[in-house]
Formats: sequence, structure tokens, C-alpha cells
Amino acid sequence: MPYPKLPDDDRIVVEAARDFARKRLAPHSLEWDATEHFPVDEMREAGSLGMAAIYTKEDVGGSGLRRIDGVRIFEELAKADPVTAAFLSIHNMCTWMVDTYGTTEQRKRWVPKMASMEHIASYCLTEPGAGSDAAALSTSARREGDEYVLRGSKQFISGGGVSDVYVVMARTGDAGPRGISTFVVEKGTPGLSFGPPEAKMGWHNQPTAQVIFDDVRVSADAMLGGPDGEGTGFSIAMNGLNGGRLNIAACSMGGAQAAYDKALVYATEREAFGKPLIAEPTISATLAEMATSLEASRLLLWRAAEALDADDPDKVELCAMAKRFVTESCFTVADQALQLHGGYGYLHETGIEKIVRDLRVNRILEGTNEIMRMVIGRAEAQR
Ligand code: FAD
Ligand code: 2MC
Repeated sequence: MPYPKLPDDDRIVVEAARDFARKRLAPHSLEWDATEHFPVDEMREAGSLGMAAIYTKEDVGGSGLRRIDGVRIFEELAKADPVTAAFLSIHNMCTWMVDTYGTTEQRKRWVPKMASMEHIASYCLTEPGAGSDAAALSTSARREGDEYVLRGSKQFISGGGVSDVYVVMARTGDAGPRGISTFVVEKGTPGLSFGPPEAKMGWHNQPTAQVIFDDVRVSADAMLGGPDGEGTGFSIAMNGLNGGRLNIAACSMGGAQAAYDKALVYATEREAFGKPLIAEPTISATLAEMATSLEASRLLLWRAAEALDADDPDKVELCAMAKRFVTESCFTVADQALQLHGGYGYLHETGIEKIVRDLRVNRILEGTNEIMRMVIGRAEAQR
């Protein structure tokens, strides 16, 4: 199916991302996976093209685009490398949070360097004892004079140990979501340390590590929103994740589209039983299913992105729907593409087993798909 026709202004954005991804990510993606290389230089180049602050305001160096542009950009980046695309998505989430909830001073202090990716950012919500139940987090931020003292640890942090700034949700008040605030903690602050990089099934070309706070002192103006920001951290974290969930879904979309494109070519060229694979009705039916899943996924993704742009009352539910549906159907498409390649699909050099490994985690992170069902179910019960 042809990519849906877009107005010129929108198309230019997609084409710029596609061009960058084809030239700067695609040729290296398999090697980065094999050598566990985190492509900082290429991400900074993406930053110089406006892809580190896509929907961040222009006065602090952002691109001022919409969420719908964002998901199209992430699909293009992920066609070349779903892992680098996903890291850029997390970085964009952090940039947007500081831009949206920071004071004027905080925006000026942090966003320009995040927009250029001179400062790489990590998002720190999950803890060893609080993953899905994020409002139960226990990392504390105790006020002492003009400072907060952070103590606790964050688990599975993308970019942990490499990133320059950490956007951290910590408890400044009572139990529950209203007792949480968000801080920006810079690398090098005494007491901040990192666990070793985790060995993972996929996402090899970005590090994942614990981030440990051992009486980390930050000035009170590191709390997002200034004095009024106390207690708003859970809301900031969740609003960041609405867009994050869309972008992770867009990464699955791009990975699955790339796997499908390879499978279509392969099924046309490979012969068995005296004819091309695609001439076999069951194989053509599989390709039909895959193509339909991709189209349906893209439609829901774009619908949810437009709802977020419009601040639609259903935006939380639609973002959760898109995250759940797209990450599941696109994982299935990638796995079907691997199967259509037979034994060759299982080889690293074919480039599909990497996509399957990399897309699997998108059903777990930024809110597991079971939690997405819970969010959707709660919203439906309110109707
Ligand atoms: P748990 O919450 O313990 O869940 C275990 C299982 O129980 C899951 O299947 C879950 O769906 C299910 N479950 C839990 N509660 C319910 C319920 N009420 N109903 C039905 N099922 C339920 N976090 C960050 O903050 N920042 C990051 O940058 C980051 N990057 C990550 C990168 C990777 C590679 C990975 C693997 C994780 C990352 N995470 C990050 C953490 C991720 O968000 C969590 O792993 C995820 O939210 C799930 O939390 P958990 O692992 O503690 O699982
Ligand atoms: N957008 C905006 N606000 C939200 C929201 C969302 N998506 N989800 C919850 N809220 C608000 C909610 O409206 C409520 O506000 P108020 O107090 O004004 O009524 C408040 O937050 C508390 O919400 P709940 O009462 O629903 O809290 P509960 O604890 O029952 O459930 C849940 C919260 C499960 C939805 C939340 O903890 C969650 O999303 N868990 C998944 C955690 C997650 O996504 N982690 C991802 C880590 S990042 C990552 O993986 C990366 C790779 C970067």
C-alpha cells in the first residue's frame, strides 16, 4: 500500500526523517546491535535536525511540531533502527516535560541543550519495588533548607550511566500519586551512581541500568515547576508517558513495516515447489493479514496522536489503545515476516530477528500492555 498522501508541509518533515534514517542509521543498525554501540554522534546529528525536541516550543530551541509529526518521524527512524528511534523518543519525552512543566528559568537552563542533544536525557520512574504500580514509588526527596536530598534507586533506566540529565520522580510528601514531585538531576552530582548495563534480549544498542541516589543533594530549583511543583510529579510523569506511549507504538510500526517490506520482496523472489512463495495461497493470505495489521495500526496511531494534539478528553484512553494494539499487532507482523524467511529469517544478517527482539519489549515498557488494558477498561467503565 502506498504511504498515505500528506500535505506538502507534513511530507517534508517525514522525508527529512526518512532521509536521515536511511543514510545515518540503517547502514549501521546490525553492527551497533552486535557490538552494543550506543550511537551518540548520530543522535546528536538527529538533534541538529530538530528530532530531539520535536514537539517542544521554539523559543528554547524546539521544533514546535505536533504529535502527529512525531509519530510519523518515529516510524521513519524505526524503519532503520527501532532502538535508536526508541531512545530518541524517551529523550523527546524528557525534553517536552521540562519545556511544559518547567519555570521560565528551568526551560532556559535545560531545554536548549536537550534540544541539541548536547545533554542526553533519561526518564526515571520505575523502581525495583514499583514498576506498574508507579504511584507506590519510594525514592525520597527530603527538603533541607534550600536543597532536596534524594535517596533510593530507579530500575531499568534507558540511557542510565551515559545520559547527562535525569528526570526523576521522587516522593516529597505522603503515600500515593499526590506525594510525588519531579526533579532534574545532572550527571556528576555527588551521590549519583549507576548499576552495570543490563544484559538484555534486545535493545542492545542502548544501555539500560539502575540509577542510584545516595543522599544526592540538588538545589530546590531543580524541582520542576518551582515551589508550586511540589506534588505534581505523578501528573507530569503520566502526561509525559501519554506521548511516550504513542512514540513507542510508532517504533513498533516502523520496525514491522521494515520487516514486512523485506518479507514481500522475499516471497516474490524465493521459489519453492516450482513457483514463487507468493503464488501459494496461504502465503499470500499471510501477507494480506500483515498488510492489514499495518494499515489498522497506523490509523489508530494517527487517530491517537491527533487526539493528543487536540487535547481531546479521550486522549489518555486513545494513547493506551494505540500503545496496546500497535505494539501487539506489529510484533506479530515482525514475527510473521521472520517465519516467511524460513531459516534465513533466523540469521542475524537478514535483519529480521533483530527487529523481533527489539519490538518485544515495547509490549512491556512505558506501561505494560496489561496496564494499558486496565487504563482503557477504567475509562470505558466511566462512560
Ligand atoms: P511489574 O509491574 O512487576 O509487572 C509484572 C507483570 O505483572 C507484568 O506482566 C504486568 O503487566 C503484570 N501486572 C502488574 N500489575 C497488573 C495488574 N494490575 N493487572 C494485570 N497485570 C498486572 N522505566 C523507566 O522509568 N525509565 C526507563 O527508561 C525505562 N526503560 C526500560 C527499558 C527496558 C529495556 C525495560 C525492560 C524496562 C524499562 N523501564 C523503564 C521499566 C518498565 O517501564 C517496566 O519494566 C514496566 O513498567 C513494568 O514494570 P515491572 O517490570 O516492575 O513489572
Ligand atoms: N495521563 C494523565 N494523567 C494520568 C494518567 C495519564 N496517562 N494516568 C493517571 N493519571 C492521573 C489520574 O488522572 C489521577 O489524577 P487525579 O489524582 O487528579 O485524579 C492520578 O494520575 C492517579 O491516577 P490513578 O488514580 O489512576 O492511579 P493508580 O495508581 O490507580 O494507577 C497507573 C496509575 C497504573 C495508570 C499508572 O501507575 C501507570 O500508568 N503505570 C504504568 C507505569 C509506566 O507506564 N511506567 C513506564 C516507565 S517509563 C519506561 O518504561 C520507559 C521506557 C521510558
